[in-house]
Amino acid sequence: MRHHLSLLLVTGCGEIAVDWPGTAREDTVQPEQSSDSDDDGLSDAEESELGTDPQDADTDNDGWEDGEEVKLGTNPNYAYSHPYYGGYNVGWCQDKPSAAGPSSGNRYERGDVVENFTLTDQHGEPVDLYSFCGQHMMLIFGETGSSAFRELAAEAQKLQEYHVDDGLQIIELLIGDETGGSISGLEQVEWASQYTFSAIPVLDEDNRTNWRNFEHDNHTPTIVHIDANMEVLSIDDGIMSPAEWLE
Ligand SMILES: [Ca+2]
Ligand SMILES: [Ca+2]
Ligand SMILES: [Ca+2]
Repeated sequence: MRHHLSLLLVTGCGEIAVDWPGTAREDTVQPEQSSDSDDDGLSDAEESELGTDPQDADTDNDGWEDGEEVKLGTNPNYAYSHPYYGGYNVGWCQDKPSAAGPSSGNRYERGDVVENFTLTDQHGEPVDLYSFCGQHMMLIFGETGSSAFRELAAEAQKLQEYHVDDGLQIIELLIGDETGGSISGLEQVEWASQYTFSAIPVLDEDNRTNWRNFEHDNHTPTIVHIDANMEVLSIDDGIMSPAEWLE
């Protein structure tokens, strides 16, 4: 139990009231309610209710302390849920989804539960697809030289803002530049800036591994909708009407 020394300065008369440890006032506090064994900002009692480890400051080992996560609204028990520099609409899942698929060779089909992948965003931070478990995700893969991909990018921010409270998270994945070559970090940052993306991760998909898993007609842009349980709702079939996924 931590002891507090509190000083109360009373103006005008120069009196100083001092509470030393062990005084009657201190003794009224129940030690089991106030003790924070791992010093993560949550009392042992709070941790017991949340299911976090009172002896481990970062229960899910994602680099964010349990108390910080609770304060910032992310799940301290699910490693993929943590705040991002980009301020993304991170979802809430209790457990890691059980991936099922790709069911068609190396290609996902509707109804498959996708595997996690980790790619770097425009801020240089690694972003996990599973961070958005609990949200509706719209993945847009494309080459920066494609006019159709550019048109979609110009619409994406408005759509994201309009449906942010509906739990939408749009994710842009750059699979190549004007000539099909790889995307440099600078181009990635410029793309995000050109379309004034805020809270939309622009991911570097240079090796095209994930794109191939989601690609059906061999044309970009490739749009994939994934529901809150990480299940593919539509694949390479354009933008779903929000009415369809808001149910
Ligand atoms: Ca604690
Ligand atoms: Ca803890
Ligand atoms: Ca954590």
